[in-house]
Amino acid sequence: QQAVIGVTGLGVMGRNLARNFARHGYTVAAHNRTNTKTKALIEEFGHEGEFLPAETPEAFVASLARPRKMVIMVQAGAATDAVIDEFAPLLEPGDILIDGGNAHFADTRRREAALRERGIHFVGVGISGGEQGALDGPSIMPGGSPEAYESLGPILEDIAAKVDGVPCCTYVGPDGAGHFVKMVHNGIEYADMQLIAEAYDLLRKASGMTPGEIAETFRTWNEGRLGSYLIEITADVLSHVDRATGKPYVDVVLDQAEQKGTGRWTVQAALDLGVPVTGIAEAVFARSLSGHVDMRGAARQLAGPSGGGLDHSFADDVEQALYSSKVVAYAQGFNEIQAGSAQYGWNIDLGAMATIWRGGCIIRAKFLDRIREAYESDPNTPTLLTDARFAAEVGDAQNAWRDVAVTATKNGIPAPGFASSLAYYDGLRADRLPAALIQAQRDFFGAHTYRRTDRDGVYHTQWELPDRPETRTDA
Ligand code: NBP
Repeated sequence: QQAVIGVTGLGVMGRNLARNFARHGYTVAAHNRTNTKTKALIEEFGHEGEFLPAETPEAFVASLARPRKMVIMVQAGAATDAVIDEFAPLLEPGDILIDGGNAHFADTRRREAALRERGIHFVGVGISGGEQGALDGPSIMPGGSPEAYESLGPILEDIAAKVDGVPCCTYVGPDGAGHFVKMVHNGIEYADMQLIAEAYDLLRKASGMTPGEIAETFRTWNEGRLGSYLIEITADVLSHVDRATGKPYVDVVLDQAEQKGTGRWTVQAALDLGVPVTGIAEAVFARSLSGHVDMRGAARQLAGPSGGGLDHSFADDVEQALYSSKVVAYAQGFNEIQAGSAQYGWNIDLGAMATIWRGGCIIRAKFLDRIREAYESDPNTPTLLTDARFAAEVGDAQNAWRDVAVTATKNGIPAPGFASSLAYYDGLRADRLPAALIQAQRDFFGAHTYRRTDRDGVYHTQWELPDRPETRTDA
């Protein structure tokens, strides 16, 4: 008997992914560097399906039906390269090597190109949904050759989450496209979490609501347009009471947010592509600020306003600010995917990305159906903010959004996500931007030239001369 698919790396994610394949009726080859993990998988979960445990890479590869399909589920970076180096020599042209880890898309591009030369299909797959998602059905973002997807795709679609019967998995595009989309997914997740955290902070500090009351508010919001996994778990977290102290759980957790790096990658890639992802960047920086314990300690003495005093009806305004800022964060994230796709020739279907994020992943939300519809009605929409429905909703919410940003500022409550999203919205809709002045400054000190609103051409003003003559430099 041979295995339809194999998994090497049976850590938290790998073992649940292997079980997911097996539960769907696929015979799964299972391997791990340390054999005890393979044994443990078979002992604990062997009854869930057909597993072919292998102690060595050679035995593992030999147990796979051709063309071989094997998933690597180890730490991203050097570990992934080591495992590829170990297994690639054992594979043959036509075989499919799948990296399910959180690889940087540039690494995936490099690995895909190198393996393509040897006739091996390298498929970089973004997998979201954490440990439970891997077992019950994650959101899967595969990149690689279309030929590889032809035989691999149906298996991945089978084990993916389903929403309205539609799998949360589709072919994303060549080489690094899948890992790029997964990266932006994580960046959006950072922004979404930051915005929810700001909403909580404002309700707590400006309206004096208790965590329990805020949990109730979030539960109500979860019934509406904000309905999502993240809002749901936030309500759960906020209603949890610490057993040891009897305090709200949120009050006993150290307020220093950690990060593994995919948010930072999203911002770095956006900087390279020239896409303003201010919501994601603020979220990454807010986590970073929280961790600067020394600076925070020293700064505690700085002057600030005395705040508070708003009643609970403020929550309606916060809902509108949260929704609008969330539209901005997603619009920016989708713009980054659009730009990456153009830069690397991936031809990514943006509506399809919204579709596969509707289930399985951390940012799953009702809202993603709206995004899918927006791209269906206009695949080339320059920004989701100008989609008729989003424009109308945000237009209705903008006064409340402004009030919330003002309240945050006046009360000295940091709301970088809300405020910067609003600035982005206003920046986009402005008739004239002070970028004109910046161009003039650049021309003044560096002769960087500028263009005019009333004529074609590139110009420079000789600022050092008394009459400041202007010359056309491109004629
Ligand atoms: P774990 O830390 O649970 O497991 C890591 C696995 O990598 C183990 O099987 C380990 O083998 C293996 N490994 C390492 Br580390 N170095 C190796 C090497 N040089 N050669 C062979 N095997 C090696 O990780 P995980 O949480 O399952 O994450 C796996 C991947 O999935 C990562 O890229 C992660 O970013 C990604 N991911 C994780 C989540 C999540 O929620 N945890 C979600 C989405 C994606 P050993 O047993 O012999 O040490």
